[in-house]
Amino acid sequence: MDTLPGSAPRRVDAIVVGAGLAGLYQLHRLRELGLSTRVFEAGDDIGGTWHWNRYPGARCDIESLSYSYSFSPELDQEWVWSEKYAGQPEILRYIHHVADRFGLREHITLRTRVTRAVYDEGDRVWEISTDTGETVTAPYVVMASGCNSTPKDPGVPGADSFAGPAYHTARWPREDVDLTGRRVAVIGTGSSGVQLVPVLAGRVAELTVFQRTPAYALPAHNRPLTEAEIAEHKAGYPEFRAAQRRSKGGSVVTMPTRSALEATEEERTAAYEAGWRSGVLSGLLRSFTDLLVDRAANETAADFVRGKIASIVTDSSTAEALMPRTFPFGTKRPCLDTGYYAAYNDPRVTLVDLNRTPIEEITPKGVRTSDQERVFDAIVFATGFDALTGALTSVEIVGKGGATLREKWADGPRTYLGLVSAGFPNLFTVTGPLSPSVLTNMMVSIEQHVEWITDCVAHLRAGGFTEIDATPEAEEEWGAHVAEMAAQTLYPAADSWYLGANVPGKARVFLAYVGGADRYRERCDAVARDGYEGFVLS
Ligand code: N01
Repeated sequence: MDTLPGSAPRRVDAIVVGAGLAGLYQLHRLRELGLSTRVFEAGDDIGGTWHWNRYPGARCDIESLSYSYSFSPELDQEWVWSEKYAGQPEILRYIHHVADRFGLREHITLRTRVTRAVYDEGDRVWEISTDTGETVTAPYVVMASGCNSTPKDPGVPGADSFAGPAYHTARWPREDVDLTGRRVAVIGTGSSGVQLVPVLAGRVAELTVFQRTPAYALPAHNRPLTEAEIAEHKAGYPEFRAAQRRSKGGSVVTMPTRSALEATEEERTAAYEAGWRSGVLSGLLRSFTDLLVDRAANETAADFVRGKIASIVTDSSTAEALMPRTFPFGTKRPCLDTGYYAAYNDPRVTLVDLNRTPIEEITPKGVRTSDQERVFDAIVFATGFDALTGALTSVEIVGKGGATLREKWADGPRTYLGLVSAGFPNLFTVTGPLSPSVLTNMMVSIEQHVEWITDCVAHLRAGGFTEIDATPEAEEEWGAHVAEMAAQTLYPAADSWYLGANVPGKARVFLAYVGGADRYRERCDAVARDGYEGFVLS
């Protein structure tokens, strides 16, 4: 390790970008392997998603007992979750606990954004530059920079002209934002907007929600966990964790066995009612086998949700505007809500349907749609992210022959297994594009990737290899397989962030592997077992 006097090391064995759930676990595993490792984190503290997304109502939509690290049985036993779905503050406390418990903090440099990474083909090391002026080199780099971590430009003219405070859900300030008695606009109705709206509705004087595409939102039925439940779960944790690892989506669930179209209408309704009551994100989707592959089958579930909206929202034109009709149920990530639709029964809450009256501009006073200007004290953008590729292409990553990742991915990301991109040796991504990532419980996918990467680095070091790179053929074959699997589903029918469709000019490529985390894990394991098939080790 090459250390300047009084400073952090400028040459280490590995660099990790990002100190969220992925980066922290990667750091832990590389340290266990004996590698000197530095983590760079742009934020002023650790936590990644759970550090940045501290908007009112932010909460995980995967159950707490599943959405937690599995690598330490002791950690499983000592940490006690308070609710079925943990809120952002509790998850952040958990992350801090993990960092302290495993002695991770001293290796993390906060408030430091990695801006550039250049591969030195002669020395076979990466040189990383940061916005604080540091340069550090290491043979291995792991990008643990998140899937939904780069907020997208809302793309609304005049956004900077608003005279009052404006917030993005993913950049919510640390200090208390008191919106009591204020007139507040929320733009966007994805998972963030759907969580935020009912909480804000209870605090502000007037809440106006600007909706471009209505979401399918399912009730979370969140509640405190009982002591008995927690004890039972702790007793069964080893088996539960093993089952998670074998599962298709990273959660332990019962998979359906029959088609929606084979069931009678009564049977379908009963199944959908059970899914709705389950309070689980995938509860409704798992009612039948064909909801994500057959449009007619899907329409039966979509109809059910629309019926629920009609039964909750008392004003019929508001209810109608809230009903999604332009994309199949489940092809955008469904939202898990607590009181979202019911919030529109509050006379202080107004829905503006942007399909009828589009936003023309944001003005110093508020928001002007095609019919009027509305005046606000504050505006909240819940407008989403440049998902999966944004955090990677925003860094200038220069690989072999001076090629940049940004240029290589101009027509969509090209990766082998979502773990590496050919021509960028020894640079790994955790839950990178074309891996199952966002279609699964992220914790399970993060752990699988981190463990695979760690084993790979151990293999390279043990074998005296200094470089691993994917072959272009393996990468092409993987990309074709991912695209072929997605094409067999209804996913491409939605203009979703899964497809990059939410960012103007972004290539329309399905960014995740739909084949299942179980099948994917088997493939990754087989690749390693077969001497890193599809890679060149030198
Ligand atoms: O972002 P989104 P998000 N004018 O992209 C609208 C995870 N997450 O932050 O659909 C007007 O889903 C946009 O409209 P449209 C989760 O994976 C998890 O809500 O593009 N509207 C849409 O309604 C989630 O899926 C949790 O027509 C504009 C909204 O903004 C992912 O993060 C919580 C607009 C963006 O929705 C992203 O969720 C939160 C414009 N110019 C997030 N631009 C949980 O664990 C965009 N929109 C619960």
